[in-house]
Amino acid sequence: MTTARLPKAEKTFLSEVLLALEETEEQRDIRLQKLFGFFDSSRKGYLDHRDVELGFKALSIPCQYKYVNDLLEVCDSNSDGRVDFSEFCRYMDNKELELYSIFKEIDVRHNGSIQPDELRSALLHSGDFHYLFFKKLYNIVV
Ligand SMILES: [Ca+2]
Repeated sequence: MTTARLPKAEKTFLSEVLLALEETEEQRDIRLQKLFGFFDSSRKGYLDHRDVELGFKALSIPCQYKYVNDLLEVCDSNSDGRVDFSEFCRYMDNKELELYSIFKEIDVRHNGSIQPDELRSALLHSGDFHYLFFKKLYNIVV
């Protein structure tokens, strides 16, 4: 097994994500409220298994029973079987930070965009990269 040659991960802050998305905190709050509302179509104020399953179906994202359960388990930080808006926001904060961290690792020129050569280099540079990349992506999804 070769040693990963990824740049050392730097701490990512939500303010960087907002800057990259050209989004204010207020705009982000509205975006998250809309997304939560999309899943919470019956306006209960929380998400359960059926909400997530129906939401994925509406987005044409195939999902399996286990996948929905895994996602709910990760989001439901107080383990009461429901995902309320604050838990949903915490989950989204973490996932957006993780995604942006991966973006920063690939964007070695730090110019806010990933060029084909940066992506190629990231994919080819290290034997461990594929494993790390897909492991991170998997952890973001689940
Ligand atoms: Ca909960």
